[in-house]
Amino acid sequence: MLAIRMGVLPRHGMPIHAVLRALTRVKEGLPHHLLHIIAGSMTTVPHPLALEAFRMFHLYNANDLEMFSELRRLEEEAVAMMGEILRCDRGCTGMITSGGSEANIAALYLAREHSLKRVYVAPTAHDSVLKAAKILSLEVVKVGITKGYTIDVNDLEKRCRERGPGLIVATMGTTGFGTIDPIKDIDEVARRYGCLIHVDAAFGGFVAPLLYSEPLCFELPTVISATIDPHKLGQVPIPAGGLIVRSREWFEPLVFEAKYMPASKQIGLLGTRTGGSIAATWAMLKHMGYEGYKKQAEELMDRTRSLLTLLRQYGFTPAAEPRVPIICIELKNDEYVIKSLASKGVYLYRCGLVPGVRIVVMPHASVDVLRKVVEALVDVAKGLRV
Ligand code: 0PR
Repeated sequence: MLAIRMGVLPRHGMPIHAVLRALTRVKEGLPHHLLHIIAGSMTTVPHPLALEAFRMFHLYNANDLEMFSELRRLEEEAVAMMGEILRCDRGCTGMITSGGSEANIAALYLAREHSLKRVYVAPTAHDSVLKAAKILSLEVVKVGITKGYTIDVNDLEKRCRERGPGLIVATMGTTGFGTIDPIKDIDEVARRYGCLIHVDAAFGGFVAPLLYSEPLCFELPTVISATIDPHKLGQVPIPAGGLIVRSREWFEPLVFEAKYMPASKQIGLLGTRTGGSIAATWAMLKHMGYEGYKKQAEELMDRTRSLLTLLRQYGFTPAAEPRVPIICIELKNDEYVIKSLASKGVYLYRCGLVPGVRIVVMPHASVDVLRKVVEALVDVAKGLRV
């Protein structure tokens, strides 16, 4: 007789209703986007169409490139649509990833495989960039930022001159401040010193190129890859990120041999990956179209501007002028503020680089919700002054 010591695994299975009851209890303990005030996270309630598309395709492994080759076709079309948003008019390829971190890791891996073993990173870049550099043993060159929380191009130029060719990570929509790095100026520096640029538009990709006419991404010759996340402002359920790459040749190192697979190859850093993310992303891009996402971006920025006005009326100043719907309000005791707000059912994040709280104006954050955020902030800040 096999002697098995049981811990949390039930010896005999629980009935479905009991399992669901237990899960419901856990779920009820979590803040909900529509019942609470989640105004600091980059997640939002997915569109019902995206959920339906995810459900339809979640069973299929997108990395079986032969049996489910139609999924790769959908993926390539989704990538082409996001490429168009990022101003790549032809030739771009890429893939749907699990999120921005995987896309950034894959982008830095591609650079390394194409002999760029050095990465220029500003402190405003997302943590996943340093994570990627660590995993890939890349040399990290830290780049300074301006008072407006964007890359300091003069400092970048100095560092490129000193260190030589590498991959520069520019952010279109910084995680903590909602700022956009001066990508056009960075492109000029990159050209002068033999560098290429990865644009992290994980958050800002569904906003900035739809609102601003300045060169921001693939229309600049040194931009080689970009991250854009459908599970942030694409209204697609988690997990869905996007890696867009300028050419098939640059993407090639992400095609790995997998002898046991019918196609003898797999793409990306993962193995099995759900077709659900691809279908959900494809569905939303087709449903929203360029104008749909543009309208969403305009509405979110309108709300962001009204929120800024309200915050300023109450004496809160943003750390930087946001260009995508993220606001950082500098506040000294941010840990206390975040905890006090959470006890009132208002969930914000810290800005990260400076002490302060971050508000993200996601589609579910209505004007009414944002007014409540300000009221709660005013209340908590009163306590701070005592
Ligand atoms: N690049 C940028 C500019 C980001 O802001 C993020 C995520 C990433 C890459 C990485 O994306 P994934 O998280 O999809 O891998 N920034 C989010 C944020 O700071 C991450 C997040 C999302 C954290 C939801 C908490 C949360 O509830 O908000």
